Amino acid sequence: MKNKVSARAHTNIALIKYWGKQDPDLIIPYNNSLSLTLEHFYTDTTVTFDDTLSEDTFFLNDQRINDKKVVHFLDIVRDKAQKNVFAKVESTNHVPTSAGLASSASAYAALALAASSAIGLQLTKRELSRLARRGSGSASRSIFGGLVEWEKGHNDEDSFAVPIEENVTWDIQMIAIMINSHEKEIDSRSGMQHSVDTSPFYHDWVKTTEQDLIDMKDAISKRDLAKVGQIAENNAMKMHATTLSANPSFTYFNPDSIRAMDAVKNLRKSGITCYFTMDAGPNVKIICSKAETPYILNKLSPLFGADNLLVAKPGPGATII
Ligand code: 2P0
Repeated sequence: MKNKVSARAHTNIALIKYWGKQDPDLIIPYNNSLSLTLEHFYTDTTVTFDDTLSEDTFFLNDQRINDKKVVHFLDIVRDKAQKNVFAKVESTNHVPTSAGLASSASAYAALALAASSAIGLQLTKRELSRLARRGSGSASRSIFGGLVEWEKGHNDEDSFAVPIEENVTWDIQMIAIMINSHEKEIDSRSGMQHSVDTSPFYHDWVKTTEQDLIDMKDAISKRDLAKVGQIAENNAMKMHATTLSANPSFTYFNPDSIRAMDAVKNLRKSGITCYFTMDAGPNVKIICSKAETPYILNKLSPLFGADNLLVAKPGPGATII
C-alpha cells in the first residue's frame, strides 16, 4: 500500500478561549470555546502511508523533526483504520517565521484530514473535528471556516466543533501585532494545566465563560462588532488572570504586549471600534472592522513597525489540496 494525500487547514483565534482539560488524554475541555478561522495563516500537510516504511517520519518546513505527538496522533489514525502502516508526514507552515503564530490548530487539522484520507478513512467533518481534537484541542475548530464553536461534550464521541457561521459576510477581521519574545514561553498545554491545578480563580473562569459564550453568540447573531470585541477582550483577560493567579504565577504578557493593549484602548477612546485578545504568547490580536483597518494600521505603524502588523480576514475550513 502506498497512498499520498495533501491537505490545507487555517489557524484560528478564539474569541471565547479554551483553557483547561477535564480529560487530558482525550482532550475534553472544561468549557466550550468559539473562534474565528483566519485566511492569512495556514498549514499544508502531505501524508504518505507506505508499507515499505519501517518508522514514521515528520518533516516541518523541510526539516526532520522527532515529534512524539505526531507519532501518537498517527497511532490514533492507524487504530481507527485498523491498519498497521507507517507514514511520512511533510508539513509547511505558511506563517511569517517570526510571527509566533505557528499554531497547533492548523497543524493538527491539516494532519487529521490528510492522514485520515490517505489511510482510506472517509470521515464526516464532525468525525474529522473529533480526530483533530486528539492532536490539539484548538485544531477541532480549524476543520471549519469562519465562526466556529467547540462543544466541550463529555467524551470522545460528543466533543467536537460545529460551524456557527462558515461564510462570514459581515465586517469583522483581525490585525495581529507581532511582538518579539526573548524568553521561552510556557507551552499552552502545561500552562493551562497549571492554571487548572493551582489558580483559585479557575472555577470562576469556567463559570463566567458559560455566560460569555451565550452573550457572544447573541452578539454574533446581531453582527454587533463592538459587543463581540468587548466580550472577547474580557474573556481573554479572565483567561490570563488564571495564569497570573496560578501558584507559582506565570504570564504571557511582556512589556510590548501591554503597550499594544494600551494602544488599542487609546484607539477606542478616539472612537474606533477595536478590541484585543491574546493567547499563549506575547502577540496581541486586534478585533476590528475591515473599514477601520487602514486607519488602525496608520496609527499603529509608528509604534510597532508596519512589518509587524498582519491583517487577517475570516478564512475557510480544512480542504484536500
Ligand atoms: C484557544 N489556546 O482557545 C486557547 C487560548 C491558547 C489560548 O487552544 O493542549 O494548542 O494541544 O489541546 O489547542 C492553545 O492550546 O492545546 C489554545 P492542546 P492547544 O485557542
